[in-house]
Amino acid sequence: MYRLSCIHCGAEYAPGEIIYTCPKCGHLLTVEYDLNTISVTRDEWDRRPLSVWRYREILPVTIKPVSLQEGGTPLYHLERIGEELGLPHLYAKHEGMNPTGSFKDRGMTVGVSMALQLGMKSVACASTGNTSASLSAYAAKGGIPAVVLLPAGKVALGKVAQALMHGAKVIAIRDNFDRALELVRELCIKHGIYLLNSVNPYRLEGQKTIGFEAVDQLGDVPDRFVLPVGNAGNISAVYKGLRELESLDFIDRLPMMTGIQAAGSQPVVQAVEGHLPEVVPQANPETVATAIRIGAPVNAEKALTAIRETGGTAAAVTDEEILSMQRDLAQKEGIGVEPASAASVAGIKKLVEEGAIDRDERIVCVVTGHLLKDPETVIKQCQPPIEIEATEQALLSVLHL
Ligand code: AN7
Repeated sequence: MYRLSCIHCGAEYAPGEIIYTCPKCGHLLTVEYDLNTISVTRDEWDRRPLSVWRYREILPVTIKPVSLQEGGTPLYHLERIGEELGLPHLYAKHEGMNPTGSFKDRGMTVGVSMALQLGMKSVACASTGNTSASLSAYAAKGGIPAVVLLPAGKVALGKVAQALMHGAKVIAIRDNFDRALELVRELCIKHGIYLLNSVNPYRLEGQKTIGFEAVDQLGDVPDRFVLPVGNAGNISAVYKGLRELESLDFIDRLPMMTGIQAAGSQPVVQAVEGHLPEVVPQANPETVATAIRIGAPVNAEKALTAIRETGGTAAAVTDEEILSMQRDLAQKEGIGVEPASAASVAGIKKLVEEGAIDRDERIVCVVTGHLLKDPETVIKQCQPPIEIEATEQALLSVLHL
């Protein structure tokens, strides 16, 4: 049993209402379960495969889910980078290993399933890229049409390729993501299309399973959970999920939720550092990490709670720091991620170098999307292949043998 409730005024709504914010006060909604009626045990969960659906008792879907086998992503121990930073317990949860190459698949398996459960006939989102790739694939699997709005010229190549190939109606607007989200919200509300941006509280339910899996894989609660922040949905979702595990007495403490943004796009960091009551939107966000090029994070209110109630923090990293960590992850750990994802580990590097965190902490960084999402940014950083005549002599000469 669950209902929608407003995080601000506490008003409650039936789970079948097609609303994205509180009709009374306009603030964000959340999915609230009667946790005392849930009788699942951790042993029962442990017997199921590691995946979003291991945790189905605290997910809102009651129909057979629209699934592409999402979740169950690897948790890697970052041995070399950890050693360099003096962090012996540094881990990366590689969400790029999901079906469409990002954590959005956890949200979309639940979100598109809910679209069908609620009887909706089409789905839509605005996106910096990954949300559109994921929605397009899950809409295809669910057999429901999808519309995606992208900021023209600012979406990484792999993500556009995915949205196009999976058959969504792909529309590029001549403005940024924040404007695309405003437009699609109005479109959905006026035309009865199901909105699957992270303002949709059901989508975030899927994403909370990142935290569940990390706890199960570590066998314990990490001291710190680090996420790149754009619209601030993911950090809010992980926090909400872990609070539920705490209410179920499956864990006895919460990790310090830590959000990392790009220096050119850091409204959440400014609110945390400035002790502001709310996030002030930034008009012209800019960063090489186009996934998190977002100036008006829609889930800011939830994210500030997550960070503040856990004694967490937020930090900004430059594009140079992001790209440098993308290379380190690739070359020292064998982990290929897109720039936004490298921001989480780059942020930890910065925080530890500033002396802001304890070196004994167990830290889980979420690396959110795969290297192949943004091949252009990769190619720009690397030397081109060495082209030679097809002879043994030419080969040996370039190898200096
Ligand atoms: C790789 O696809 O917003 O803070 O439209 O693609 O939950 O927004 C992507 C966000 C981090 C930030 N890492 O997550 C979109 C979109 C990657 C991302 C984020 C995104 P939120």
